[in-house]
Amino acid sequence: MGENLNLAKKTVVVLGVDGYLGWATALHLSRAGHDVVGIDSLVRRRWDRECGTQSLIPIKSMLQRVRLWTRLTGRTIGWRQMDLCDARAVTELVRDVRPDALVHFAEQRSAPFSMIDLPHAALTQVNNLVGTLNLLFALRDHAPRAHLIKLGTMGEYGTPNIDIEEGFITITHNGREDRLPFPMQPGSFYHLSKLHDSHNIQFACRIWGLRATDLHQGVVYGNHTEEVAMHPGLATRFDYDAIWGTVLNRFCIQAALGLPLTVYGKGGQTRGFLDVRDTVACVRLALEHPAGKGEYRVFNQFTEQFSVKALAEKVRDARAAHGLKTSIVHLPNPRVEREEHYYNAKHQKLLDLGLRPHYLGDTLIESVIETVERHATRVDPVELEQPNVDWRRGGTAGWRKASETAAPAEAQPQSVLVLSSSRKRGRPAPGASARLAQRR
Ligand code: NAD
Ligand code: USQ
Repeated sequence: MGENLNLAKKTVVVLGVDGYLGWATALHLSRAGHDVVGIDSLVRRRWDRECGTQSLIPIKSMLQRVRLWTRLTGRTIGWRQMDLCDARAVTELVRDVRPDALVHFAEQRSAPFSMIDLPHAALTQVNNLVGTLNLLFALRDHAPRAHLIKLGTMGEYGTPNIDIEEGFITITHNGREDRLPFPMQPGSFYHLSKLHDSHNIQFACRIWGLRATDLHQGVVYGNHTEEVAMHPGLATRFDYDAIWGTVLNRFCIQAALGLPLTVYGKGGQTRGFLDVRDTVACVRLALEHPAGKGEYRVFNQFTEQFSVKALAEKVRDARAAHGLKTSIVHLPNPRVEREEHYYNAKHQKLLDLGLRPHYLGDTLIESVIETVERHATRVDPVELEQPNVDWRRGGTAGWRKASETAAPAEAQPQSVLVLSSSRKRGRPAPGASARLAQRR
């Protein structure tokens, strides 16, 4: 396994720093005393405009955020706008910064986006694979000792009918035994891109002696870390729509608005989940316990597993405790995935390094719902009701519906009702009309 614990200050490049997890991680590592340089092409803001989607919580520009961070803490996060698919820029970055480690979040990360049509599948795989390849070659040539911490995904494994190990499995076949990569069955062109990355990284470690940690992360929920919570101007993005929103974040927002929770199919689909506070803690643990020379290691990064149906029931029960009724609907599943299956994924390695998980409880659900209430006027309820990408047929007519009409980040407010424990059921949020109620 990796080298001894190394708590010395490190120079770390965070790739994808403008995103949901990249920004929260950059702040966390900076506060922990590491020197952070953040890079991002801002392409995600462009994809939002294409899809007519936006972060529920308004996010400031990168420049505003890094300046505010310095003003509040006296610490500096270097910021460069750069496309990881630009090989020359990546080489210059690695040569100039000579990082001890790189945390790579900078990919197209939506499964539905990758399933819209051929151009979106190709864009996803080219963006993700070429960006990672550029990094690997730059590391080989200019920083071979640097530790690459790559965000992979639990979805690389799929849902096999056996226990899921952390990256590797020992197989005995015809009397011979070997430790081999765990068999993978990803469920979208996006998830496949992560698997292809994993193969490329593992190969580079083997032939060039690079060192890498592949964090096979589950679905993340929540929107607050200690650092993000320091000031509203430090907010990180929070997606809820059918293309970018992940399931628990969507359920919390649906519950806040009194909309049914949209379980796809039977709801027995089971996944690993974690709080965003644990994402940043896991990355820090990987950083401070680096992989050894030539080592490619996999950590399964999640803290609990739930079926989608069980999650919906958890949200419903948390609301019921405040006297609020929440319904659950089972929509025809737009994805091709097992809806009832065995699932038992190991996730011991990060616990062994000292992770202390934040488990999902009613308090967290309520706190996400309170955040929704504060930004309710930005919600487009249509985004919450129907999935707009189907695995068999691709994007429906509606997937880019708002792109002609909207949506720079500060788009026109949408009017919605908020059902909260602090407000009486059915009473509109301040400034909101009953438009949603009329629509339904
Ligand atoms: P995000 O879309 O919020 O952020 C990704 C950022 O990367 C964006 O700011 C985007 O502009 C940037 N980016 C994309 N391609 C780039 C390129 N070629 N060059 C430079 N910048 C580029 O996504 P996120 O939710 O923060 O996810 C970050 C990473 O974590 C992704 O790799 C994703 O696969 C992985 N992950 C996310 C989750 C989750 O639940 N959010 C779960 C498991 C794994
Ligand atoms: N689902 C519903 N209702 C919804 C939305 C989703 O039932 O309204 C279901 C989906 O069918 C799926 C499950 O919830 O079975 C998870 O879907 P998701 O959209 O929350 O997550 P997914 O598409 O798998 O992707 C997200 C991130 C991705 C990351 C992945 C981790 O967008 O970047 O890699 O979670 S994992 O799922 O472990 O692969």
